[in-house]
Amino acid sequence: MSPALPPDFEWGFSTAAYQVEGAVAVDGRGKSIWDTFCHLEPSRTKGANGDVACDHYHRYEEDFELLTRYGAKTYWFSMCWSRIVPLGGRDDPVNEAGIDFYNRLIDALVRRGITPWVTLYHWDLPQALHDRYGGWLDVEESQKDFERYARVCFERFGDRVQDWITLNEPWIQSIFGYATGGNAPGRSSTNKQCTEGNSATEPWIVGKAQIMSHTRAVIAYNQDFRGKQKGRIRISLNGDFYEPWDGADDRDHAAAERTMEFHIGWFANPIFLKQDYPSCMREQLDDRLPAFTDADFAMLRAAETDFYGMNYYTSQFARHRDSPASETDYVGNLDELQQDKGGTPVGEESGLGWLRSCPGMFRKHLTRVYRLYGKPIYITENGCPCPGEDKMTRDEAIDDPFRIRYFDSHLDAICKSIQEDGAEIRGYFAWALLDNLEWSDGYGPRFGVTFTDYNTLERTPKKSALLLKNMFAERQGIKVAAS
Ligand code: PNW
Repeated sequence: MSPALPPDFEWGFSTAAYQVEGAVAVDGRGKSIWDTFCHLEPSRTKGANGDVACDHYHRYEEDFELLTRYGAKTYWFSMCWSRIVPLGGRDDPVNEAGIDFYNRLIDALVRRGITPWVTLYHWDLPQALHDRYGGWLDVEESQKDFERYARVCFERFGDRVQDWITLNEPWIQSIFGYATGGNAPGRSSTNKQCTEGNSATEPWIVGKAQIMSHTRAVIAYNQDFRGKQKGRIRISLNGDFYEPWDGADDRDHAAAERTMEFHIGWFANPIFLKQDYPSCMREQLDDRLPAFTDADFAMLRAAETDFYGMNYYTSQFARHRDSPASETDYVGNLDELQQDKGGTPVGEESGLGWLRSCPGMFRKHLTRVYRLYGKPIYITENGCPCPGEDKMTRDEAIDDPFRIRYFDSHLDAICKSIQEDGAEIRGYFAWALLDNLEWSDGYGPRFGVTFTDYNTLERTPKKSALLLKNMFAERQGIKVAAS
């Protein structure tokens, strides 16, 4: 059989600005909602904040040296909006020192022959926009400010950056930020730690703001930059695969499909299909889901997004509920479970409760997403912490057979989805290049292929980091010299 992956299959590692950069108060950077959230008392982030994080801001050369050692072709990182436009708005000044930093980063990658790919937004909204008009809660204002920020990035970096992601995981930004309140800006009416918010309405408004922001950025790119820069643009959507809890119950089959519509269709229907939200969402949420006007639809149709960016970590079982949905339900009125009716676990436990290794369902997920939305897929995040890794010493943690198996089995799933199911899959990014701030879980869970010592900031490659190159080469039919 011919190799499953083509020789030009793109792969590399990813990170996000607030999780690794640190240097939050240097060179004119404005505050983001995560700076504020991480400094709330009592702490909502296990006492952790991104003030220093991995200090990637000052240590990027060392980190890129690792990329070279690992054989990565590509590196995917996010830019911090408030480094570039500290106050965030379309009439606010651009911070040249912030531009210089990202220029240095990009040039350092290019010098090493590593292709830089950029996410414009990974959850770190400028605090000034949140204060000025409620940030993502103002659909009209936020999309105009995001477009201007995106244009600045295309203008200043687009000569060297040809691959863009507009937004990372708008579902997590909407639901964790505005329904459960577990992420910044920490708004919720169901979470006792939160003083403000409306979980029944706000997440759906924030969803629309992000859909339209993505749309405006794509239109701007296509109209004013694509011709000259010849790049590509996408969005990264999270979402687990769901199977029915009771395979013999049609209502559980429907529940599994419904929750994938609530997680993915919410964004993918308008963006890729140019349609309203999935009908199951309209039925349950009714006019709490903001409508798309004719003008919105015209914009959605004008915004051709090249690819589907998929962040995938795990899968679950869905069990229908007989009672009516509560007003604050956001998954489609069902239970999400890690065991099916017969007690079979969905997959092997990792180092985090929500994440089990489910490569077989990953394959089904890839195939389903390709069939529904019809765009070639890039896996923009995939990875895990190993069981017990948060308590390990460095020397224990760098031996990571669980992660190696996780990568290997998930790459097999990709190959099968391509070869046997006919999906188009073009690239893969392991999350993450190095252990970093895992948001509200603080510095506990370690997703990196590189161990970060948070006292000394010393980096040490884990075994998985050095093996990925061969895992790809084998599947691409590339001969590798024995090392
Ligand atoms: C992603 N969940 O978020 C993010 O894009 C990364 O920044 C993050 O570090 C990574 O996954 C690992 O968590 C998610 O609870 C956070 O299902 C939580 C979930 C999924 C994705």
